[in-house]
Amino acid sequence: MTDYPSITAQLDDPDAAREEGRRKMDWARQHMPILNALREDFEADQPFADQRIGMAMHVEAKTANLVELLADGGAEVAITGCNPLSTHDDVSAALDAHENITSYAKRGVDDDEYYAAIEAVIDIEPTITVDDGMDMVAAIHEDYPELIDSIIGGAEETTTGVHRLRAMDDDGALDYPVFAVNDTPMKRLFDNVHGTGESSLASIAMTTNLSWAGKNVVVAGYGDCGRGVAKKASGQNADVIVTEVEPRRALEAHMEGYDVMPMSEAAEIGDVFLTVTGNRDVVTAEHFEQMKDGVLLANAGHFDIEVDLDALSDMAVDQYEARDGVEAYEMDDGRRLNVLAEGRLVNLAAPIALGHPVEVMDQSFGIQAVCVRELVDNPDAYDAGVHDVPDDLDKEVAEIKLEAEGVDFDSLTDTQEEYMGSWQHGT
Ligand code: RBV
Repeated sequence: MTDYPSITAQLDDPDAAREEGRRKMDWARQHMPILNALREDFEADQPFADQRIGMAMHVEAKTANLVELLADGGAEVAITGCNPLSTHDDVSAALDAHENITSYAKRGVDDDEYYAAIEAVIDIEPTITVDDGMDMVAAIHEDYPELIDSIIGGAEETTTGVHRLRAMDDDGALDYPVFAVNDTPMKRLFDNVHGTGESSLASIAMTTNLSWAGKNVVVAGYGDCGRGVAKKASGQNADVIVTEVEPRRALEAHMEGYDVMPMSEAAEIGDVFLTVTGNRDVVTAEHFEQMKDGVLLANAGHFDIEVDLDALSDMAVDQYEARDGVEAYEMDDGRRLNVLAEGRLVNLAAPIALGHPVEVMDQSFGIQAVCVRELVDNPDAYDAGVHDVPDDLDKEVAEIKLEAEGVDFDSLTDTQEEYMGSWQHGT
């Protein structure tokens, strides 16, 4: 047993926090038709009775609606954050007030507190895990392997988490099944592209009060997130430069009309640098040397490893908070390089950050919810390892959303169905 306190015990005025957190949740919920549709079923059927769900996610209003949905579907839930800066304490307090939920998430925790809170979640001996970044799966495998036998499975939210899980699976080290929620069309084509694109740019603009128009914006990484960031920055009249290591993605960015070049060349041109590679050391000392005075450095990848802040700190002759959420590093020649949100994912970790827009998180969390339901419905169907989300679950969520949007769509006739399944018809 750990004695790490839940959020309620850590706040001076938990009642006021709870009320504000609930208000934020109510607002989000009005715009989450998928979770609302699932709620009707889950409340009636109680599919998660007898389940204990351990979660590590960005604890804010939209996530809270997923957590509450699972709890109202019968589960006992314990949750903590998946990033030291992304928690909204008021929302965490609102969750903690629910009789089936304990929330340990708190904004601004240090490394020790972060991992102590994960251990506190693991203390409920989860039968199901829901992660964003895989820190919970890692902690269970490393420190509590005896719990694995009673875990039915898990679900992983983000690209980095799925990447880590696949590496773990390749090593033969992943001992229970985990759904790659990130990889579904309903998640990555919306959350990664539009969600990251919109929320990163909005957070940077709000944090700095600076314009995109006429800026040289360097987007490092042209995956789904990079594609979204580049498109939205371009839509705000910025000149976009893309850096890539994968030849086909570099070519795709080039054909999309962006300038593609190595970071070593982009460094002296960029006004804003936004990293979305999922890899480390993308912007380093050699690049800092060349940058213009006043540049903005931000990251929207899951971990704070893309901009080499240790090197930047070593090079700086002075370092100070230039604005809330902006740390200026002054070089010996007087240039100031401004790091946003401590290099942590800017769309969630900046002081004013709200995370992705509600609508896309409704989709992502709709997939999470049906994955948890699938694990309970078919507990023996999945071996240890990473699993694609079954396509019919992804389609189910898309159909709920289309219906909520009032969008009707076609279906195949019998003849078309047969034609699509045949190979005999040629010219
Ligand atoms: N993300 N969550 C939010 N709750 O506001 N915003 C973004 C939120 C997720 C998103 O799905 C992405 O895959 C992950 O955060 C990166 O940690």
